[in-house]
Amino acid sequence: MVNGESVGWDTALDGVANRFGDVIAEHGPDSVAFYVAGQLLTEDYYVANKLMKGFIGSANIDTNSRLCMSSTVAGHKRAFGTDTVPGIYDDLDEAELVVLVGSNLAWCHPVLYQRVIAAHELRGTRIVTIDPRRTASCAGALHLQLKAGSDVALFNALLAEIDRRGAIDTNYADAHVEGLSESIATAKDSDSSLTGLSTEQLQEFLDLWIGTEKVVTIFSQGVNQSSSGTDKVNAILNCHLATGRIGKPGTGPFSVTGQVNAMGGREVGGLSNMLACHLDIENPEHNAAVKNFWKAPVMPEQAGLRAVDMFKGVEDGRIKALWIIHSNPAVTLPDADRVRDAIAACPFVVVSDITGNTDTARLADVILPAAAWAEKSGTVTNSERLISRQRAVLPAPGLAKPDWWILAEVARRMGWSDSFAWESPAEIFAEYAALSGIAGKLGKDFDISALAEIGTQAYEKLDPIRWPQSASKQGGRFFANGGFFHPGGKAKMLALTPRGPAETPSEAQPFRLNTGRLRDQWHTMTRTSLSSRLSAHLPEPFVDMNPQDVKRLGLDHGDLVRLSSTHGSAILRLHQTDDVVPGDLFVPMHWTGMNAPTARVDALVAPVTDPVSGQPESKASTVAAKKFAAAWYGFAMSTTQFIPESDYWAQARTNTGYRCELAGLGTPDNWEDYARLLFGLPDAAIQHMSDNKRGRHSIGLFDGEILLAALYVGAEPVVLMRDFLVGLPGHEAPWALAGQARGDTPDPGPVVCSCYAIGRNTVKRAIANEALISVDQIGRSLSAGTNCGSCKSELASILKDCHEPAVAEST
Ligand SMILES: Nc1nc2c(c(=O)[nH]1)N[C@H]1C(S)=C(S)[C@@H](COP(=O)(O)OP(=O)(O)OC[C@H]3O[C@@H](n4cnc5c(=O)[nH]c(N)nc54)[C@H](O)[C@@H]3O)O[C@H]1N2
Ligand SMILES: Nc1nc2c(c(=O)[nH]1)N[C@H]1C(S)=C(S)[C@@H](COP(=O)(O)OP(=O)(O)OC[C@H]3O[C@@H](n4cnc5c(=O)[nH]c(N)nc54)[C@H](O)[C@@H]3O)O[C@H]1N2
Ligand SMILES: [Mo]
Repeated sequence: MVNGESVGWDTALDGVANRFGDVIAEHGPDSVAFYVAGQLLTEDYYVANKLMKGFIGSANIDTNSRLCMSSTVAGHKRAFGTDTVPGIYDDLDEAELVVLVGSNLAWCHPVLYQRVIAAHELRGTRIVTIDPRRTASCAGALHLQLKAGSDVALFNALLAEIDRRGAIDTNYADAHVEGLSESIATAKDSDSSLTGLSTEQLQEFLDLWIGTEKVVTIFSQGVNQSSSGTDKVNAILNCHLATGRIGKPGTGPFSVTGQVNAMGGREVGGLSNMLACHLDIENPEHNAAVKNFWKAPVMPEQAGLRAVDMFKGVEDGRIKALWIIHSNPAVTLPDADRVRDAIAACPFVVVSDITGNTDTARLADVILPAAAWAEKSGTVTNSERLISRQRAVLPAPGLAKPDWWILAEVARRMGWSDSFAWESPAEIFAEYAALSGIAGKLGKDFDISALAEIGTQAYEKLDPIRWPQSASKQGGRFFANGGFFHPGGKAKMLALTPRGPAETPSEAQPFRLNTGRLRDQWHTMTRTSLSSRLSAHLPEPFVDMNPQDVKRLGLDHGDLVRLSSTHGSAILRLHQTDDVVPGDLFVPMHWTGMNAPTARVDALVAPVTDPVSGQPESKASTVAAKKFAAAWYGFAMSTTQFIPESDYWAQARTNTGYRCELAGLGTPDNWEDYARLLFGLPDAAIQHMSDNKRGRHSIGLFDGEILLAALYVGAEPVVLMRDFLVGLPGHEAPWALAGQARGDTPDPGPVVCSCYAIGRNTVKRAIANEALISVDQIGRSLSAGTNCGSCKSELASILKDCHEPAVAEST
């Protein structure tokens, strides 16, 4: 699509190549930029990186991994001299203690989490969860509910105690580590009360960690997405280096990556400060080696713009042509309204996506149809350095093409045919593997040169294989016997002084805003929201708030709340829960302009970044909260999609069509007219029940007895059996306006187990009727929790509530 018109590939590709060429000719290579993603396949990534760095001659290519893994990359490089995860997943089976730091593994890495839980059940592996919020990953774990951002203080306390108790592995440290005594001295000066933990809790953790040789510390976004993210990473690495608990079976620091190929992107040089194969752009020897290998006409000698700065460059006009591939930055970057406006104002924007229905694609001049993961072929690397083939299992629909192909076609049309002449991902992979051999010779660990001669057939059949794969080393763990990648071969421990989040709560913005993921949605929902089953788990955006704050602000569970910061605002459904402590809020990151335009949480988030990694602090902005005083609230459902124009709306798929929560500041004059317009059904037969005194209206639109759509409104949030009602559109339901379930079809309640579509009420009824007392028994009775297992902790909490009714019910 060029300017909203469908054109063929030739026209579109020529258009992109010409426009980029013109801008570069007029304003130089640094006037253009690519923003890519950790969900691209390695081959896609390699081509994008080669085109920008080697041929356009700018380092202005950055990736959403900047928002995701860059603090880990920076922390690894500071400590190890390379961005390398030392351990492998087998370590989780062998560990006796697994510590989750800022990781909701149960929801975000459910398969890996089941492995940890299996070890817990089988071998009694202890679990500690370090998170300011109670999450599904706290089940069966010691939960340290530390103050947001205080991880460095916690791990400094651990390091100081390791030293005090003589638990330093002096042999290891003497031989392989620098900076030990300085780090310990600083750790001893560090104030552990910053964590807000009680002395007993802290002591329990220190005893466990120090007393258990086989410990794996898993960390994720609660660590990375912080203005002190890199320090948090190094604070964790310090403790493992000091005790020599690294690279030996069952031990080690373990960064778990989020996106399927976040790791591959790090290897292939997706970040603006890297070249391919762990080579550094600013190292003249590395730079020259890559330039020579690529036969590149020009190579940038300095790092390019990092994500947040890249979009500042778009805003202030330094970037005049932007190509966004496989990401939705108008939703997921901090200060998202501003990013959205900057993209809209950029003279030339190309978006490659699998759908044109995204907040970002809507702003593009050119939308290129990309083949999705199941339709394309290549490789990805996971958190444990395992390279896996991904094989197309479906034909690409319509004109969709793999990302590598689109990029290579543009490169050829910009005049670099010979350098981008591959016919298949196998050829790209072989070139990449050959380049890694040069990296290996330059002393880098990312060396897969043993695969450089791989032919198409072997590539097609390639089994998962762990790097490195060189003449001298195949797979395995790193660093058990030192061998670090700093000159001299030693690791570096760092002296770290704790810093809190950049923003401090104030009278104007008293709340700390934590954000993150839900079990059944993926990022900006362009894929997961298409599934009615996944959408049934938590169909509406919300904010978690502690009951004390709810009371203090005079709010009620189920109200709408407006959060605001100096950057923007969001309207969200209030969830009262003591999962968060007073003063903290939690909002999921997923909703967008496509399904809940006033609930884009990154509109609130300050564009503050870690000074070392450039990663944004996505989990610790400050905001104000107050009631969104709507004049009316509504619930709507229909067999077809509809786009409301109300002040608040949030839409989700159902089995029968769509459901939508609504609210407005001004009340329409005529609800029947409103409903007809809302659903686009000017001629349908209408049933209308009203209670004018309470401002309640129930309106059904029918085709004969068949319910097409229904709207329920009231002056207060409307109470209905929603999960039952959403099954009615498209069916004979003349009694739908009652808003209640009928005896023969009980209300299943919101979905808990998505695999088997089992609702909360169904689980509760089974617990009561069959006197179930364990999650396993629930599984045997209903199958719930027996497939992916990611709902097991929710089942456990329902079980607990049934046996000892909860204080503050939160759904
Ligand atoms: N279902 C689902 N799974 C996913 C994804 C998805 O969108 N949906 N996305 C994938 C991606 S790309 C990623 S990066 C991973 C992310 O996986 P995770 O990092 O596990 O997910 P998050 O929910 O972002 O954040 C984890 C936790 O950090 C906590 N936290 C916040 N501030 C702090 C702090 O200061 N200290 C500590 N210790 N903890 C803190 C939050 O309360 C939250 O529970 O998930 C991957 N898996
Ligand atoms: N407040 C807050 N913000 C966050 C986070 C947070 O925890 N809190 N987390 C951050 C993190 S860790 C991450 S990883 C980012 C994720 O942020 P994004 O990368 O912006 O989110 P996605 O929804 O994964 O975007 C992927 C896009 O690629 C498209 N797509 C899917 N398959 C293909 C394909 O094969 N080819 C192409 N070309 N396109 C495809 C999808 O339709 C979608 O539009 O968000 C970050 N932002
Ligand atoms: Mo991520």
